Amino acid sequence: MAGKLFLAEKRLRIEKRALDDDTEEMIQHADSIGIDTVFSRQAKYDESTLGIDKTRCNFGSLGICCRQCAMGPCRIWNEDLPFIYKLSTPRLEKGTCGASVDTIVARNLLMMVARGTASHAAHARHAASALLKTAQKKTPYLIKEPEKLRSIASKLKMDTENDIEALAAETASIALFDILSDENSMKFAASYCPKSNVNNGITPAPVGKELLDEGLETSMGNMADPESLILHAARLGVADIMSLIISSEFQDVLFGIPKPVFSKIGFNVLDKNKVNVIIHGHVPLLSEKIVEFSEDAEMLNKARSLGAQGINVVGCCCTGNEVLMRHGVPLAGSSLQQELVIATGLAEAFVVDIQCIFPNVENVAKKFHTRIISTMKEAKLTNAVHIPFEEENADETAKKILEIAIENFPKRGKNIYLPHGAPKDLMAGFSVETCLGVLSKINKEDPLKPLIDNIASGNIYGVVLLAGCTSPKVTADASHVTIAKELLKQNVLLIATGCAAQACARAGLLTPEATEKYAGNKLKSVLKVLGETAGIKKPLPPVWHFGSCVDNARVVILVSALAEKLGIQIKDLPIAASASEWVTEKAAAIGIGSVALGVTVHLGVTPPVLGSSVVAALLTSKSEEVFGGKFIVEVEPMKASKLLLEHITKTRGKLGLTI
Ligand code: BF8
Ligand code: SF4
Repeated sequence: MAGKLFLAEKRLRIEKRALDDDTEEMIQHADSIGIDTVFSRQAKYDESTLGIDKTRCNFGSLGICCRQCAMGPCRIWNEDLPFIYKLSTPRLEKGTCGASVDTIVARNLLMMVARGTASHAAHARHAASALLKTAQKKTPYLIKEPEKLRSIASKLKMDTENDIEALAAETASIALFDILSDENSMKFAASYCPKSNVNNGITPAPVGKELLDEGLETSMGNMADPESLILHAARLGVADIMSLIISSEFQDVLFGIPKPVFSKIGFNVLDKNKVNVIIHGHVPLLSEKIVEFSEDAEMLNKARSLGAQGINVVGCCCTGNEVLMRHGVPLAGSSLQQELVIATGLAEAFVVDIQCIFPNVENVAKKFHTRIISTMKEAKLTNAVHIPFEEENADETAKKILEIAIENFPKRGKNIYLPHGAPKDLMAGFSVETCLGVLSKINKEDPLKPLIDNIASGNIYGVVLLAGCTSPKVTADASHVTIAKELLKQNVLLIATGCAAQACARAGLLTPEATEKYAGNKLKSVLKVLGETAGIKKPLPPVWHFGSCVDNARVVILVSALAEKLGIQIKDLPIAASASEWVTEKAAAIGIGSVALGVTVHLGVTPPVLGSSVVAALLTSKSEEVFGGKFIVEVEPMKASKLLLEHITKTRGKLGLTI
């Protein structure tokens, strides 16, 4: 099975590297001036002889290599290896220590999920620490949403009568305990996991403790039982989702709950006449301040005195999503576009915080005047300027960065290039609060009822979350967009986050016009009513941009509320998720956490687990018995859409909804 999936991936990416014409044009431009990018490097990995990848490790792709100790590395024989390997590799069925292929594959997966969880928990720690220090008046931030803070506190069963600073300090402290203490379970999990999901062995201990155990279990000579390893991965996945909830909720408290905004996406959001500052990464603590000070009169005067018409802040990846959601800041691109944005020659400063930062950005920047500025101690680059960010000095850091960018403007070279397409329009800013706000105009007492009624009547056949990354292993964006268009025809409402949301935006799917063009008639009528109710005088877009990857938390909160209201479990809802172009360890953590909460999750890039039929079965079928959720692995987007739809039909049937 794995062999077929690898071939399908390869066929897709060889057909076309990126669905978006502007991205394709920029790849060609970068190639023509000798800049290597994620796309050209991927192409090198595609070189093959006798039908086998010369450069991509087939053992790694199947998850069947182990480097845990110095008796190894060990690699196990597998039926799915290309035939040359099968001829030349002895039929080794165990590592030197005797570890079975099932142990090795499960151990590798747990380590991958753990790294993802560590990333999200580190993000949550930054958000909690910022909230705590803000409560202590040590930062220049404000508590913008005291009501949201009270609602979080009430979920955590705290005394909400306390004054707001005390409440913020206490809530933040609970989160910090959930990340690093020696307690037995996460308080956020007890409060935010649907009650029905709490008692099936997946309620995690604080993240740090789970990660400590993971380090022990996966080291040589410890946990050998694949089922226990996968169960631990599921628990870490839930801890990961709780970390998303901490980040997303606290960021709303500090920076505001997103409301609908209109903006644009594409390389052409860069402005030839202005100082271009690109903000990239995930934690919006600094980027909020960069956006704020880019409008400061003193900064603007400085920019003008050096010949620029203004300061143009644009976003990349999830930091981009954060400032889009709250301020309408336009998006230059997703993770895969980061090198190409610099290759325009128009970036005065490329500012990174943490996660999904390709180390090669500094090599691309060397060809131009672009200053790469790293800001967090966890993600430094070898030659970048490092301006350390702390919550206490947020204002000074933001101003210093903007000054560097402004002073760099006159150094811009002649080697600039923008693709021919215009940026695409998009609507973003969907949050649970915004959705409930619109729905409450239809039913004030019971805002979820109109949504439930429309699902029951089949006007909304189901809801699918398009999440995660875009991948150069297939045609970038194409899987997301194909699946989106197929599901819309069938009246499935789509929510999107992370780079997946940006892929949909590049394809024009985040607009009211896309509803007219792609949504089935029933869904169209619902979106028209909601658009009128929301006061935008047009239908709502058929794909709702819910934010960054940490904002998958919003989706978990929404579906938990739906399940709770109906008195059923998440697994019984006609919903699913698709991470059809997943790339990162973080995506693996969110994926398995969602499965543990009962969601069926599609993966369109083959996960490195298929070397063990035991692990594959645990994730794709046994997990359904234990948690209700499971993974579907299907590279072909048309087939994947069918499988997602079948899952929705099945759940509708079980609920007695036959329409
Ligand atoms: O957290 S979707 S490539 S940018 S990991 Fe990274 Fe994947 Fe993009 Fe945001 Ni999410
Ligand atoms: Fe090989 Fe066992 Fe060492 Fe892994 S832990 S490298 S399987 S000997």
